[in-house]
Order: sequence, then C-alpha cells, then structure tokens
Amino acid sequence: MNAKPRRTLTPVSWRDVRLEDGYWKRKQDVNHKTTLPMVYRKCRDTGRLDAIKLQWKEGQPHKPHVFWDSDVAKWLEASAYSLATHPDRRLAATVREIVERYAASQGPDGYINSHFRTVRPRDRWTNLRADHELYTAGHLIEAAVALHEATGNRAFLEVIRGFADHIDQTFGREMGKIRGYPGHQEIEMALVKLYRATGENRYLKLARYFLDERGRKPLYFHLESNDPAWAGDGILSITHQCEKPVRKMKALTGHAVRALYMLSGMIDVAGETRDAKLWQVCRRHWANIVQRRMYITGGIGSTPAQERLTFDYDLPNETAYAETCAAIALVFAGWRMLRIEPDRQYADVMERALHNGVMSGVSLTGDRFFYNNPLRVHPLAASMEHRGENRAIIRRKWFGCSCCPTNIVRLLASIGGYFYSTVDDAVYVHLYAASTTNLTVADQRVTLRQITDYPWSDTVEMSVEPESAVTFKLALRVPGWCEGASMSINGQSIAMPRLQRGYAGIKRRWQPGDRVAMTLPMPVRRTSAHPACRANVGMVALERGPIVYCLEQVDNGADLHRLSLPREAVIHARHQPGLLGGVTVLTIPHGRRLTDKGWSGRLYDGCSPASQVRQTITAVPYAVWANRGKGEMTVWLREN
Ligand code: FUB
Ligand code: ZN
Repeated sequence: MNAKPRRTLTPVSWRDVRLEDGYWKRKQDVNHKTTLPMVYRKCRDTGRLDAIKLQWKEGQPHKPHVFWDSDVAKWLEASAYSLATHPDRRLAATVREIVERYAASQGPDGYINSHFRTVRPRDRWTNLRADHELYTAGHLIEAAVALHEATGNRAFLEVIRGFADHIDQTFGREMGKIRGYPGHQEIEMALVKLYRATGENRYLKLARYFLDERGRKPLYFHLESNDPAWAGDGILSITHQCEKPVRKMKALTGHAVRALYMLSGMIDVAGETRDAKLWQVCRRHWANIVQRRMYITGGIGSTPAQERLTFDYDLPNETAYAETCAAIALVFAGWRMLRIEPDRQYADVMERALHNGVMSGVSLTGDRFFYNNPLRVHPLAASMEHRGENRAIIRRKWFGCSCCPTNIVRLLASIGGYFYSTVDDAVYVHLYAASTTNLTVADQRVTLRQITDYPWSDTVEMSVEPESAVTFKLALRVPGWCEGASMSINGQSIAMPRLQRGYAGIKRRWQPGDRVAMTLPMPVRRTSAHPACRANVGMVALERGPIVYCLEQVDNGADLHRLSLPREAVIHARHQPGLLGGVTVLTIPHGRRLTDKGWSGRLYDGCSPASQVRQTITAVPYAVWANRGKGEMTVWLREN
C-alpha cells in the first residue's frame, strides 16, 4: 500500500532509449521530421518567437498573448528530447538562439514573460487566475531541465533558476509575499523537476506551497479580483480546483487539464516529501478519474463548457471534450503514480491514453491536430456546435490556443522515457515497443533490446546483454486486458511467473545473449461500459490489445447509428500494412443496418418493426480516424 510514498522506480531516461523500427519509432520520426519543424514555423509566423525580443509596440501586429511563451517552451522542451535521439546541428543552433533570446529578455529580478514585459509591464502577478504567468514559468522550467539533461549545458538552467528564485521570493506565506497560487496548474510538476535537477529544496517547498495554499479561505482569486463571483464555492472555483483545499477534495473536477496537471504535481510532491496523507488523496483522485470519469480512449473532460470534468459516469460521446492535452496529462499522472507504486494499472491507463486519446490528436502526416477528441462525430451536428475552431470534424494545422500540438510534440519526442525503469536489482518494462536501451541494474551495465511489432502483434521478444553474467529481476508488464500470457526463455517455454501487481518477474542470472519471449494474446474484445454510463447502455466498443476501434463513414457508409453488431457475429482482425500507415483492421461480415422500409412519410410510428439488412462492418483504430476526409465516426456500437 506504500503508506509512506517514495519514488520507488528510477526511470530510464529518454536519452538512453533508442527506438527501433516499429510503431513508436515511426510516430517519433514523423514528429521529428514534420511536427517539430512545423511547430517552430508556427511559433515564428505567429509572432511568438519575435515576442521574446521584447520589441513589440502597441499598434503592431502579433500582440504577444499571455501564454505564448508556453508554446515556445514546449517546442524547446521537445527539441531537447529530439536533440538527444536525433542529433541535428541546425536544430541545436536554433535552440541556442531562442535560449539566448530568453536569457536576454530576462528582467534584472529574474522575471521572464514576453507578454508582461511588453504589453502590460505594470500588471505582473496581478491576475494569477487568468494570466497564466506561473503556467508559462512552469513550461520554461521544464524546457530548461530537459535541455540541461539533453546537452549537459547548464546555461539555460541557470537563467531559468533566476526566474524560479524570483518566483520563490514573490510567493509564499511569509510576510511581504503574495499568498497566491497558479490559475492554471503546471509549475508544481516543473518545480519538482527543477528540485531534482538542482537538489535545491526550496523548489520542492514552493511546489508544496502552491498545492497546499490552493482552496484556503478567503480565496486568493477573490482577494486579487475583488469579484464577488469568487466569494463562494461556485462554479468558478470548482473550474479552477480551489473550492476547497486539495487534500479535502472528494474527487477531481473542474478544468480537465488543470486537474490532471495538479494531480501530477501532487503525486510528485507526495513522493518527494514522503507525505502519506497526500499520497492517499492522489490514489483516491486517480481511482475516481479512471473508474468513473475517463473515456475508453483515455480521454478526459466531458464537456466543452470550461473544458471540464463533470460528474461520475457522465461520459457523453458526441459532446465529449477529451482535449488532447488532458489525455497527455493523464499519461503524466499515471507515470508518476507508477513511479511510486509499481502496479500495472497505471501503465495500463497510460497505454490506453497513448494509443488512443493522445494519438488521435495528431494526423498521420504529423501536421494536423485535434484539440478535442469526441467518440462519436456527425459532421453536420458538430458544425452546429459553438466550439469555434475546436470542432473535431477534421484536424487543423494550428489553433489560436495551440496547447495541444505543442504538447503532442514534446510527448512524442520523449516517448522512450516511459518504457523502462529500474529499482535495486530489478528492471521494469512498462510499455512495449521495438527499442534498445542501455541501463544499469545490480551495478552492471545491461543492454536490453525489445523486438516486437506491438501493438499489432502479440509477441514481444527481449534480448538481454549484460556486460557479463549478472543476477537481476526482469519484470514485464502483463496488460490488464490480456488473458493467457505465456513466456519462453531461450526458446524453452516456462511456467508463467506469478504476477506481482501485474508484472511477470523473472529473476535469474542473465547471460549475454539470453532471450525472453512473451506472448500477449490479443483476441478482439467487445467491451461494455458500466451501467451508470447513460451514453453507452446497450452498446459495445471493440478493442484489440491496447487499441480502441471506431467505425468511419468512409468504410461503412453514412448513418453509422443504424449499424449494429449481433452478439454472435464473428470479428476478423487483419493487418493491412498499406492502410493508414499500417494498422490492424477489424471486419464483421454479419453486421446489421437499419433500413427505412415501411417508414415513408412518417417520423414516428407505434408498430412498424424496424427492418434490417446484413452489412459488413469495418472498424479501424480510433487514433487514425479522420485521416481520409470528413465523415461520421463512432466508437460505441449498438449490440443486438
Ligand atoms: O489555458 C491553457 C490551455 O489552453 C489549457 O491547458 C487548455 O485546456 C486550453 O484551455
Ligand atoms: Zn490542449
């Protein structure tokens, strides 16, 4: 139960994981070749990069926005990861230039922000709730930590420390300091990263302060704004997760990305300070989110109204918000839970979000993005919603608020850092992907190589290459969806080890050249939702391995709501290397379609039985929907 939490696992850094040809390498290559340069160009063309020069004057175009720096920072962070895995002198030079620009933009007190240094210099720290200053600071800190880890160069880290020190001198309970906290959580995670990178305890204390100050009465957002709307526990404070102190909240609610960034910060702080009570709160919030508020795709956020979580089991499909950033934030939170408590449930959720709700956020070409990721789309219905550019009909190149593309780019650039971790004399393998890593376990350098075509194929082979024979435990995650996993070592079947929290641990004296193979059978699963989910009663979703499927109009014709799946219908799975970048496609030859027969001239009728015809139904992975033009899509399908 881990009464006093601690960071149990040490992640194997993204620096030390080389992706080999397979699912994630192909995604990362597109990210490196297309998404990263495109995000740079967008930051340049929209004025975000010029804004850092602090030369903007009233009346000029491209007025710096309050959180533009967060986009540039996420691009810098992604570039740091990319430089480690895809060395690139031109990219390194561009990164140097931007970093120098930020250093030159720093005020004498350490402050950095391209909006407040130019547009509203007198308004610094006056509207913490809306102005995102601490949020952009957090992203700059994360970028600096990543660049330091990637290059070993401390220069930018020192610049950003100056900013973090300024924030530390500005905020807190001590006399003369502002007793506020971020309107958009993010900096909490960043400060913990900075603490780990520098060993400086002040940053950890500041992260804890920001979390614990939140929700104390009188509410800081009321004090700073004098706006009576903030006086009570109303919708505003719920949206901003400050209706009560975070430790007292029953469940996470409000703005989804804020909620999950906050949870990630809470987990970090709980682990670093060994705070058992905070850890129990994190476990409670996590359980509530994944058991009652998460879409089957790992999407989070049930309504576009304030981009919010709503209430338990409220998971509408067509009006789902499920912002790409929220699925990414769920990965961050799961990763942090896993680090403290090595249990497959966390990696299972990470994998669900990564393969589905995150990857649906970016096109196969890497240059178009979804902001929200509903589970059912009818283009006409969607076009009538008031979501402006965030309507999920077709992916877009960029958004006025472009948090999602910049989050995608940093996540994919660092994806290798989520695969492996070590503790004492054990190596954990959480996620499966063709890759090679060099790590240290039991004081010995070991090369591990994963050979697999996962998530399409059910077999993962690991070759183990210690410098010389060494004893350690290799703990392989058996995903929660998998029944009947089997294993062999050097070609000999072995009895499946007893799972410990979902990991199959093999402890032995490993010799150079040993090979372990694990098979994770992947029959197609018909998954139902909890009966309390109003949206999905009588429906099933199709899953295979970690992949959630959907039906698209392009394969099945319009009016997807007319289709249904007979309970006994056979479902075939076939890999199609030439389709949608190479995906496994499901076909159901004996699906059903409702027809109009007998309904001419009538909208309602008390007695006409619905007439059905046979139709072959085709399902493709949800993550790749909308790569073949506009059309309807649904994840959930009626069962009959
Ligand atoms: O406010 C900054 C970002 O914009 C949030 O994280 C997203 O949800 C979007 O509102
Ligand atoms: Zn976003």
